[in-house]
Amino acid sequence: MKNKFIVVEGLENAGKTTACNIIIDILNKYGIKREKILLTREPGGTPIAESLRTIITNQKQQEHITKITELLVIYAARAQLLDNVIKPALKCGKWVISDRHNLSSHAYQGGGRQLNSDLIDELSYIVLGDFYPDITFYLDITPDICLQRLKIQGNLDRIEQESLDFFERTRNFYLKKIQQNDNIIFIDATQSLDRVVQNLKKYLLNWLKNQ
Ligand code: Z5A
Repeated sequence: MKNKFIVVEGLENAGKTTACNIIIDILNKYGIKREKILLTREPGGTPIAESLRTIITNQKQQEHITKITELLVIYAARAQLLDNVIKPALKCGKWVISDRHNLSSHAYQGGGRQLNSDLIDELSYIVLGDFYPDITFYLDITPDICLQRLKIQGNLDRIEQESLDFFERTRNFYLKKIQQNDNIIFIDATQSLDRVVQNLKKYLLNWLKNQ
């Protein structure tokens, strides 16, 4: 089977990091060795992209970050990650799992921040061209649950401090995009972690069998 690019998406604390690790376990059991799998995240995943990430997440910035700056920084980080890490890894036969990718920008900057979707489409095209994930798992939680889990976690980053409306708009954008794309698998992540893991396994194994 040819190596693939798999993405996990969702609101904060939807369980994305947990899901990425479960996907790696499932791939291992499917016979794909750990050294053949690269786990990365966005924004981040390269030294420069990780520095750009701190601009996006740091709550103690010296000045207000405009919506456009946020968008451009995220795409600059994505360009670094794509050309220096993701594409080379796929080229040498590795499976790549990413904790967030381009869909996050449509949801957060398009939905949450209400930036013009043509602008985001244009930047997506400049940075990614026709490069898409082979499959995306979207872990759906309601903004209420997102904020509840964020409160338990405590130390909130800059975007995590946004309002319930912001997360409603972000989630609605995710849900809209999912309806338009068969390669995005919806997983109800409001259920117990055990149920989420079971569903993820079921969908992933089914997809792998058909590759
Ligand atoms: N951002 C953006 O705006 N535009 C973009 O294009 C991109 C990103 C790419 C960093 O993202 C920020 O970047 C993010 C969006 C913005 N803004 N914020 N805020 P990130 O992905 O690195 O950070 P995050 O979204 O805050 O995710 P996270 O903290 O890493 O959470 P997670 O990976 O989704 O969840 P987790 O670590 O697996 O689990 C979190 C906790 O929830 C943990 O205690 C679990 O035990 C618990 N959990 C998980 N699932 C369950 C269930 N089912 N039940 C109960 N408890 C659960």
